[in-house]
Amino acid sequence: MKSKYLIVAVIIVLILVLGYLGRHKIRRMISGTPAQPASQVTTNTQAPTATSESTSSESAMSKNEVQIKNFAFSPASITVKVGESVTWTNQDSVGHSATADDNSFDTGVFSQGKSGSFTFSKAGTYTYHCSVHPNMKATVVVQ
Ligand SMILES: [Cu+2]
Repeated sequence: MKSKYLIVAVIIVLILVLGYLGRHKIRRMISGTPAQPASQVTTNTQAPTATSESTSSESAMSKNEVQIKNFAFSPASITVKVGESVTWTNQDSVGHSATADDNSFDTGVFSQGKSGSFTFSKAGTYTYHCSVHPNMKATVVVQ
């Protein structure tokens, strides 16, 4: 009687083990196929990392920031490279602009929290002012 149970038990265990191994193989085969799209997903996640890198290089370019606060440009003099842009951000509750003295550029008046920018394609020293408050003066040096 006991040996019968043993044999039955062994058979059940064998079936379970074989079934498990079989499932495992099937799982491997199944997971083996999505493993390739999964690696594609990883390359896809690498792609946004590359874009975020380009975004960081863009933010590196937008480092040329001038804050307008208390009716003054800060820094009063900023040096950039040819092809780079300068962004002015208004922190005052009144509108300001960044207007070149020789009118080579003009951001127009922008309100609090807003910003204006200009890309400098020619080397030179650009003195500018605020069109609303001509006493606000500053300089952009383009090298
Ligand atoms: Cu102003």
